[in-house]
Amino acid sequence: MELHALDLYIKSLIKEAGHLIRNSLATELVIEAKSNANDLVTNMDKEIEQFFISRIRRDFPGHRVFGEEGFGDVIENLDGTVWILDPIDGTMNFIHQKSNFAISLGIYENGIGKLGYIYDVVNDNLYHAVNGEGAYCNDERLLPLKETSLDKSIVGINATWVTPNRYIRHEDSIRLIQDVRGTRSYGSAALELAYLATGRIDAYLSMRLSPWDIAGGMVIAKEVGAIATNFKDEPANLLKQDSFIAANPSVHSKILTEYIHVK
Ligand code: 2AM
Ligand code: CA
Ligand code: CA
Ligand code: CA
Repeated sequence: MELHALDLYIKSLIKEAGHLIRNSLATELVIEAKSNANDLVTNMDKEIEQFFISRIRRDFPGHRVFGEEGFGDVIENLDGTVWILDPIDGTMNFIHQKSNFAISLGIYENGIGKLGYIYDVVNDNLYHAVNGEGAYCNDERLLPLKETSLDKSIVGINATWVTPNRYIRHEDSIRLIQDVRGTRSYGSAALELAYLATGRIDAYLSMRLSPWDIAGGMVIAKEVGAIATNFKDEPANLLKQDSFIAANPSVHSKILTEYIHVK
């Protein structure tokens, strides 16, 4: 299928999935813990991933799917067309707040991000991008990121930055928090990337994210000029869990060189 036809197909598929999620908000969720007591999954995370996969298998039998809940394919490379899907990004928010979560999807062809989607289901805001053709919110084009500086930046980080951790020196975290204008913590990596793309925040950092958290958002963020890497300034990892920073180019390298000294 040609890229623009695929884009239309996916928008309609995502809206359909959003409808299923909205309908579930009035029902009782089945909640389970995964790697630890705060790493949650619900019946809807699984149902939505299965919904996407059944459509992809039916309509695109040659494509592969890399999804968080494991109903897709085992992915060890990005050869061919790969759908990288997080059916619900921000599951804890989905459970506790019934908002601040999103569907995240990136379409990669031989490792190149062609299409990206972040659907803020409750607010009915669909962020999307087509490689080389710009990023959009509800089909309205997002403007390129404006030049800024760290002291005028809002940075998306969460409280693990100031708790003892394996990754970042405590004094570096404190200094970063002191030097920026403000910090925010939305609890959905995908939404933080959408907010980066709209200029509501200027950087988003996480010590550990998976490919499905970032795949859709990376296509969108790139179209407005943001830079996405791991903490070693290598291209963001779309095969394995890794550290992640996406930022306005005015602050990306400054944050990495002056604040992130990974232990
Ligand atoms: P999830 O809700 O799809 O699991 C929360 O700060 C953000 O980090 C969410 O985007 C969440 O995605 C992601 N995340 C990645 N790994 C996680 C983990 N092990 N436990 C909880 N959230 C995780
Ligand atoms: Ca999860
Ligand atoms: Ca996620
Ligand atoms: Ca998820």
